[in-house]
Amino acid sequence: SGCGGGSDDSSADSDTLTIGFIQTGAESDWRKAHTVSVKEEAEKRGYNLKFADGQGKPENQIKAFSSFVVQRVDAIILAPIVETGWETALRKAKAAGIPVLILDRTVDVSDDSLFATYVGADTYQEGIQAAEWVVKETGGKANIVELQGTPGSSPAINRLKSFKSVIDQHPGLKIIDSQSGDFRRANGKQVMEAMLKKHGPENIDLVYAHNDDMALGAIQAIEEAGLKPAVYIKLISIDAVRAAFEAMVDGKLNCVVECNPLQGPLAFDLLEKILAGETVAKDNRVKDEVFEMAHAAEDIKTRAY
Ligand code: GYE
Repeated sequence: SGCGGGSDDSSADSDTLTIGFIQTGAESDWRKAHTVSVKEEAEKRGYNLKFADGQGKPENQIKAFSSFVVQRVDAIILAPIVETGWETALRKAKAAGIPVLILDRTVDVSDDSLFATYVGADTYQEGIQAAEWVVKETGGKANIVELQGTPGSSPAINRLKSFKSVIDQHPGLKIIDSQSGDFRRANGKQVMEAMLKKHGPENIDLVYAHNDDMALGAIQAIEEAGLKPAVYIKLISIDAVRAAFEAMVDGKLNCVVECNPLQGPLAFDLLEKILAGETVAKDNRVKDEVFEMAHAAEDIKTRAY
């Protein structure tokens, strides 16, 4: 008798919130673990997660973002490939009252009120940790080649700047070359092959790779040149994924700086507060450690990704 057509039965469905998640792509092992972390957490908490894969193209991400706004999702989680170009899209979400959580990589916008919060690793600090290991390991004397991440992405920008800031304080340390390998294994291998030809292996003491996948590619290039990775040419990279630990156990990679991809739980903790109208901190960082080859066989046993 006009009491709302069984609203009790449908309450579970109408309570289910829809979250749009825009990912960068699947460029690395780190990224795959990151996607799983967000998807698993959404499922655990009973959200309807719509997944948009950017496939490495910023324009795909912008399109997916606009479409989530048109669909009026309850919130958007955005892992932006590049830092710039987000003002217009974020303004649309704000005008529609859709909160945006920026995940993993940062955006470069003039107005911080365009997004609700940011969750990610301190990629600037990771470059410092890598450089400090280089100083310690080489005694302050080495020719370094750098494999950069995706141009315009916040981790590539930060890991380059911060690493250089420490290296520049040591006159014996020189970054003799620095090229992008797009955070991908195949590109890391190609760039390393080119660098070995260009400079000669005898003039390269150490490789600094912005992620593990590129270091793993570089290791292949060094081996195919008939040289011993980690012995003839030292290598350090960032992420600390399982394959990198395996390379350390095999004696082919000297050191990794962690970048924790398991960001789903913290992201959803914050998102729930935001959706409940609470104020949250604007900048939320996960903590990272440094792992060396000598302890890799022990450390690998407790790795979660
Ligand atoms: O280091 C790399 C991934 O944005 C911090 O992206 C992330 C980086 C990570 O593809 O492996």
